[in-house]
Amino acid sequence: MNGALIFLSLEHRVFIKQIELRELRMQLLHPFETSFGVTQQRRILIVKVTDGSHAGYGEVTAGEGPFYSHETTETAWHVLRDFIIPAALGKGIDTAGEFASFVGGIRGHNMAKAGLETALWDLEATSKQVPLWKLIGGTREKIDCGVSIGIKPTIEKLLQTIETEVRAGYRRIKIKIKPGWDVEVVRQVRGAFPQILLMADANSAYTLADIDLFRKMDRYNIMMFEQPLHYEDMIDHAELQKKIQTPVCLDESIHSADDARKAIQIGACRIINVKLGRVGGHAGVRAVHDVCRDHGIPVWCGGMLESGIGRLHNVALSSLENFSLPGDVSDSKRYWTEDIVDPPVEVSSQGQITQRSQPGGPGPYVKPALIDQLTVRSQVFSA
Ligand code: OSB
Ligand code: MG
Repeated sequence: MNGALIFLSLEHRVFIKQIELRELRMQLLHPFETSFGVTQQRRILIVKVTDGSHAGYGEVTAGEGPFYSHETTETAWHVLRDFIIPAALGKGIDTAGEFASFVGGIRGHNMAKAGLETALWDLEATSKQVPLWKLIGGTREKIDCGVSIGIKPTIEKLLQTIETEVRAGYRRIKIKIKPGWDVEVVRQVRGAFPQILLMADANSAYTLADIDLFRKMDRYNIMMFEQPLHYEDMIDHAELQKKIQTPVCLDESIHSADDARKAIQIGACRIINVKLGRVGGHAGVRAVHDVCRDHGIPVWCGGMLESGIGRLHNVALSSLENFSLPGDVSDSKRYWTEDIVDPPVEVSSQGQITQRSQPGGPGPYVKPALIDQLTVRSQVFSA
């Protein structure tokens, strides 16, 4: 390496000087119901990392209880405080891609890891003066948006909500299903909206014993069934996929590029939902994305009812080329009266979000005063 290159890389070296954890309490505008429960009050964990001159922000996407995944706000706080932060604090890195090597000995807890990993990418983008989506290799300047609609008290209410979202411009409608809220719901939704791109997410509510039910729903031109079976399974999903026409999409079962490779190899799915937290951060997203692309499997970006910080990370990662299907990345105003980023995430009447051309990721947009107001606990770690 010549002198000029050494100088350049030293100039952008990020020193992990200080990390701050904050738990925010944020009230969703509407309760969100899935097969595993109802969420209204969010406990959001924000990670801020500074190198002395710039700051980066990440969000831990764990839920309040261990229902979608084993991780919770509380387990993430514990694992970050006692293991992840001590492993990273005081280190110097040339790229956030090096973070994985610090936490390689910590098994699981991908959402906790992603909180800090994504903050480091944000910091790197700001300090290198490039937009985050370009730093991670994205090319899509406009991303296609869908919505995830929870289980409603009545089918009538669900049809009204779909009407509203279709009118707002969303390009794909995802409904949640569970035993007792499935075939008839899908039949009526398809009857009322013959043309929409429609998919159904079961969040692991079924077993292979329910195969007839999936055969019935096969008639309604559903884009995919998302995670119909057990949250750790691939084998039964492969069996199901053989017996139905509708593509199976995995969400809960995929935590790494290796999981994706195995799922594809045994025919457990034809589509994969990629979530930043579930795969441990932007490097994990990239790896899953690449395996899927190499096997001709499309991916889309899943959502976890994020605040604006996690939401802007989702917008950025959706710029990777193989994110070719509309994701669950939607407008801040569907979730919050006031988001913690300014401007909030906005979806056009064409159902798209345009990437921001300014340097950095979410960092430059966070609202410190509002974050202070919403904070219920915080802790600072210094090198
Ligand atoms: O399975 O995709 C899921 C929310 C929480 C946990 C799991 C899921 C979801 C969603 C909501 O579907 C997506 C969003 O609007 O953020
Ligand atoms: Mg899902």
